[in-house]
Order: sequence, then structure tokens, then C-alpha cells
Amino acid sequence: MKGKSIRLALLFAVLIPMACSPGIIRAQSGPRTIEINAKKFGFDPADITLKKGQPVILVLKSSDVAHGLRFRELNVDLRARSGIPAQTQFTPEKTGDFVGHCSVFCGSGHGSMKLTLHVVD
Ligand SMILES: [Cu+2]
Repeated sequence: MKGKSIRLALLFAVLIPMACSPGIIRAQSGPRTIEINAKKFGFDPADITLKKGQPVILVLKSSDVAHGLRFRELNVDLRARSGIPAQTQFTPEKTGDFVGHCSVFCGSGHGSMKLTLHVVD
């Protein structure tokens, strides 16, 4: 019984600091997941900085109608509907700014829906 409590205490002593340091968890748990919320007529966030060579999972969510997010240069095209997110994993291989646009016509402001990925070294 006592041994079990000590093991539990040790487990928490390791897990709690890990849970409080997102940097450590990110480094150990594979791709970084980024949630993007789309609604008429914009993306939140509208700017995301990525590291070249670091795999990411982009999750697109819509809170109103169907929206898309396409980066031609990166071969990324997501389409989400309200309540039905879409996701993709990719690894940016070159630095630069990449502008993505909504790829599903969603109304009068559709053409102004942009999201910029800044890929840095
Ligand atoms: Cu649109």
C-alpha cells in the first residue's frame, strides 16, 4: 500500500511539471495541432507561424456555413462544415509566407477570407 502511494506520488511529480510546460509536451508528442476557426468572413487566427521541417496538423472548424482553406503551393485543401471539422497533416519544407484562401463559396465576403502561414527556419 505504501509502495503504491510512493509510486503514485512519483508519477505525479513527473506528470504535473510536464503538463505545465507545453514546450516539453510538444517536443515529445509529435506534430503540433493548430485549430483554425472559420466563419463569415475570416479565419481565426489569420496568421500562423510554423517552423520549417516541423510537422503540423491543421484542423479547420466552421461555426456557420461550409468553408474551405486552400494553400495551392503547399498542396493543402481543407473543407469544413458547421460541426464537421476537417484536418490534414503536413510538413512545411520551405520558408516564406503562404497565403491561403477560402475554397468554398460562402457569401459576399468570401474573396476576403485569407490566412497567412509564415514558415520560418
Ligand atoms: Cu468562402
